[in-house]
Amino acid sequence: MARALELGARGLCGSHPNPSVGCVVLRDGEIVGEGFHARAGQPHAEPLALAQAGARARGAELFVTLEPCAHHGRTPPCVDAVIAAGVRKVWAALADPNPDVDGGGFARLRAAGIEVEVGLLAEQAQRLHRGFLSRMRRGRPWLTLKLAASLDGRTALANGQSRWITGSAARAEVHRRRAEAGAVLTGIGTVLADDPQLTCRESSCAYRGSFLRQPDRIVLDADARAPATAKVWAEGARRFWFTAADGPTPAGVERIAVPRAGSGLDLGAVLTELARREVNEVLAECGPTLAGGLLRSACVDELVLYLAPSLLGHEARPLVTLPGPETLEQRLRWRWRSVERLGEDLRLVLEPDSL
Ligand code: AOF
Ligand code: ZN
Repeated sequence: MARALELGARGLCGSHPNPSVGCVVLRDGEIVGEGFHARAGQPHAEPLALAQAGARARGAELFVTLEPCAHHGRTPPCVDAVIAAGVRKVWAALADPNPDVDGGGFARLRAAGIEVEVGLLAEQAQRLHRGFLSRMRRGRPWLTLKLAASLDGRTALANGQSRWITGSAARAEVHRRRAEAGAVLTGIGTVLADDPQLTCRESSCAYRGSFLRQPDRIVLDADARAPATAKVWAEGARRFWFTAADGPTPAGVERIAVPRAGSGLDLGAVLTELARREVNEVLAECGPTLAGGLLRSACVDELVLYLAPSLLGHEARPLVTLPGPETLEQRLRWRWRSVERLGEDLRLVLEPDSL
């Protein structure tokens, strides 16, 4: 199953909106087939692994990171392939919460006399499939907020100059995270100040021959101030413009009206609309205002903070715009998930303490 998880991770940059499932066929303690789902519309992990195993799949065990599907979607049901191959036992890390599957895959396998065991390395599989699971179970995408700051928690000089506080390793990783998330979200402040492209331009993303799908670009812009010439509107990916105002929409951009909330938009409504458009996971790369809004509205599932070994001084811009709590008990708390050195910088990954 650990190998199946590794294989699944290879599909992360291209399988959305499908989960990046990995699969291994084991015969007499030897791996005879491997597969992962690289791209929606292409074969699922199980038929690929079974095709590689060929006749050796008969009597073998199959390890898969998610319940084999039992429905006709863009591809035929995986359970049919598993049953036809004569597999003896299926180990699945997780059930598939997709209402089209939801236990139906396991039931079909058991009815065909195949032994089924669920739950092996479930925690790791939940991490691998977090976006898909979040959309299916919660009706909203998994949201990672990425921030980069100096040692004193500053993101830009007072004059706005900010490019390259962190080093090249952190920048390359952010590009990979964009592709793995499948969607990048930013605010109008960042569009006007930096005119970012929000594309993945890191070659290691198309790793090991796998497909790279350019991430959707999402702009939150209550007053519809984004110019038609902004680089985020360039072709090459889905583009979503969330706004509460009227006006012309650039070609190829989907404009989505959501209610205002405070000085911005209703962020819960934004996430619901994104899930409706099959967005599994979002990487938020934004300025302090939207970052503060996301944190205040408890939309952030994970915080990734790149910390550079430099000081920008007390006049530089802060990490987030967030009114302080009235008492220490009310402060927003986080738990460390990992703390690692990345090139010249530190990479800190945190999760809300309430989870
Ligand atoms: C599997 N193995 O490798 C994946 C599964 O439209 P389709 O045919 O591609 O089906 C998509 C659904 O299949 C997706 O929503 C999820 O429930 C499941 N994904 N299932 O057996 C796989 N990627
Ligand atoms: Zn399938």
